[in-house]
Amino acid sequence: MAITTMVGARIHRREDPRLIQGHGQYIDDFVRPHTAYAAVVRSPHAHARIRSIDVTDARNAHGVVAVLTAADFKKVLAGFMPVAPAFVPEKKTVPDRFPIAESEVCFQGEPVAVVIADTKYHAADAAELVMVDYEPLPAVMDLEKALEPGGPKVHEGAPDNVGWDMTFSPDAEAAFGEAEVTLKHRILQQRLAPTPMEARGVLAEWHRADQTMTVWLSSQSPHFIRLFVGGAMGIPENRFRVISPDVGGGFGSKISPYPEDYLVPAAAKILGRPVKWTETRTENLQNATHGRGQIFDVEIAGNRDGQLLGLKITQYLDLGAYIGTFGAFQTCACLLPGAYVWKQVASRTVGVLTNRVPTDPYRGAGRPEATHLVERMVDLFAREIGMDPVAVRRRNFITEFPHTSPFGLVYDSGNYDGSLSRALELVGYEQFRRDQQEARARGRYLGIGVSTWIEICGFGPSAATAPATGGLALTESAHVRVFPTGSVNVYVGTHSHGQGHDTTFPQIVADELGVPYDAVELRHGDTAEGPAFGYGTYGSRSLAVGGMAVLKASRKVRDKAKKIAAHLFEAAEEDVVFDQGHFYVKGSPENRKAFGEVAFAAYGAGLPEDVELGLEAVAYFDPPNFVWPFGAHICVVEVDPETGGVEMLKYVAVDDCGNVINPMIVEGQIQGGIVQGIAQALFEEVVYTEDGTLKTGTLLDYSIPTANEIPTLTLDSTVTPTPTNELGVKGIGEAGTIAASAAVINAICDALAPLGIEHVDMPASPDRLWKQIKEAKA
Ligand code: MCN
Repeated sequence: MAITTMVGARIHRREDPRLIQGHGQYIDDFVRPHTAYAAVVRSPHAHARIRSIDVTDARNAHGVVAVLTAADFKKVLAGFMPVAPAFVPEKKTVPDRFPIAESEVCFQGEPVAVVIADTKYHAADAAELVMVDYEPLPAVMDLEKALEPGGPKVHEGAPDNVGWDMTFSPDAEAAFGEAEVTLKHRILQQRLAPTPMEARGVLAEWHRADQTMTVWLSSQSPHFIRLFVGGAMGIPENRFRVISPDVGGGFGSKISPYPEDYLVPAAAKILGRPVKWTETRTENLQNATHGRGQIFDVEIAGNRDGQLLGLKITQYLDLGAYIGTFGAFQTCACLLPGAYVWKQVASRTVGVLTNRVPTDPYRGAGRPEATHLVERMVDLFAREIGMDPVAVRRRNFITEFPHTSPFGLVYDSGNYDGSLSRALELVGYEQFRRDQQEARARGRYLGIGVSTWIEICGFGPSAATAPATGGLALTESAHVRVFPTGSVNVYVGTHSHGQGHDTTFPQIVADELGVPYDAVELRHGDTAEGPAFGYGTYGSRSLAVGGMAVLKASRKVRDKAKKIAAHLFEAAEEDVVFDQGHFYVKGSPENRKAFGEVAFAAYGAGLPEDVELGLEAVAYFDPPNFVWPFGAHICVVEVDPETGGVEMLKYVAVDDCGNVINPMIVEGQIQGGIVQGIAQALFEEVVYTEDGTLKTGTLLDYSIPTANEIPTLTLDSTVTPTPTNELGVKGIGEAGTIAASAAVINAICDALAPLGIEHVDMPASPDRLWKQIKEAKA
């Protein structure tokens, strides 16, 4: 057994020096000889009929190579953009989506033509000359009005605006019938724009001679793009190479294929020369999929002694104009029970079409929504029965594991009171409550908010995920390749775009093989390298699933090296000991062979007949369950009743993701996640006008917080390993975002309790709070 040295080490991300010194290679850094540049002509209307498209002027403009419309693309693209069938009823009434509109546009920004020119400036100028004759149609923007029969439709001629309407657990009537207290609330989740630092981009090159395609694009899941786009173009996987190089963040918005991912390779094939398209920031805010955008009607039932009994929700989810490829993963039913024991939990989800850009996963996807609503409802319930919100949580925590939730999912391990107790200690809860009383007496509005979050992640076990994706199980792959002098390359199917895999995965391999950490290199993002298929990075799965594939492949390599060492020692394999990168025969530790020596022998002559030459192995890992991290976040705020301004005084987070490979990277992930949760709670919102025009199309209008708006975060952890995988690890990439909004809003509602304000929706911006405070005082 190797002695652990690198796993658990707090080491800096090895990818950072390169990236912060400007040596990163993002899509816009790539050019191929003779490249032409694409500009996409987009609908200015949320909903319109296309009467005609006149491309004459554009085609004659300086530098223009071609102007392509749907009819041209139909010659090289077959089929429609994919939708994972999870939860989508077979008899869905939503039209399939072709990457470019032909006769009707259904959201502002939908592509209608592509101009290709010798420079991106000529392409952009000529795009303005494409004359599209639109006949505007009414835009459906309001979720409730969209469901009214007889109203306008998102797609002309469609019978309704419903993408799905499903009930997960039919009723909670018994729990509500016996409860002493029931409460009803409406909780909103505003639309958010994922806003990665690097917008999207695609460069495609068609090699006519050997009929192969190479596509560079900014993606979290290059193998999915190869599967979908290669499939639509009729190009087999071994002739379709996708390279997703350095990616400047994705936050979920770069999982699914986009129209340009099809249109640019198709244009390259039509024109027989490389074509490149780089998204502008406004295009990204307008056309990259959004997240959230939901209305929840929630009912909670319980007893006056604090016992929780029932939870009932209806989720109205703004799908946008089409169902996003993974849009159904935003339904939040599976996480509704949170950290608590309930008698019954019932959930209905209605996917509502609107004339907006589609929604799809955004960091947390469904889980921040579930956490926000259950944590808000627990606070509202506590207030109703006059009990401390911490006491209500403790009264109802799940304490025995494995625990089967009302939806039949099995929580692997947990110690919910452990993380809460530590967080309360760090924030000084008792003292705060005393200070709060004094402050209130002096007219100051201080509040504290708790969020005892849990999460389902590590997507996922094949049995659960294959039906949801339409057959593709979300397992993960790794290929460990040891070179003759002992250096190691690891190829994985996950994709790192800020999560630090280049550092953490080699930490695992260094321990398993006992080789120096610096001798191990991670490679990912190129479908021409490594295992046949990779499943990408999302759902905080890379370590718990992909890291396990890396561990398995490393073990295969180590086992083979042991066989070779036994041969070199002329000893029986069971007598050979592997210890910190060295082999020796039991009882003779002084006569050792380093892993590198054995690697060299693996490529030499004279190996036994049953040992194949070489030292490399591929492994796939199919987890037996999801993993269930958890934690407690506590936020302390002061609200200024005159301005509605919120000052965050403290933010404490105690999280538990089981064993940790690199605590520094985990803390970085939690910090970034919390900032996105705070951003939702206080600042960000995608806003459209009533006729469907995006108002937040620049970063001046879509207000992302800077470091100035974020308080110092106090982080700590508990460690409850999962039994689901041998590393004992759970995911952490989304935890902060899942937890934070509830802690912040609970704190604001606590601060404003003396005014009788029960609930505040997000973003809790000064104007929204000021109005609520003014009304409450009146
Ligand atoms: N880790 C660890 N020990 C653990 C858990 C994780 O050392 N017990 C390490 C992992 O080895 C990995 C990192 O923490 O280096 C995150 O691992 P994991 O929780 O497996 O999450 P993923 O790598 O699958 O990342 C996905 C997750 C998601 S879903 C979104 S969205 C997200 C996020 O990660 N988008 C990000 N973090 C992001 N960070 C950046 N900078 N940019 C994004 O776009």
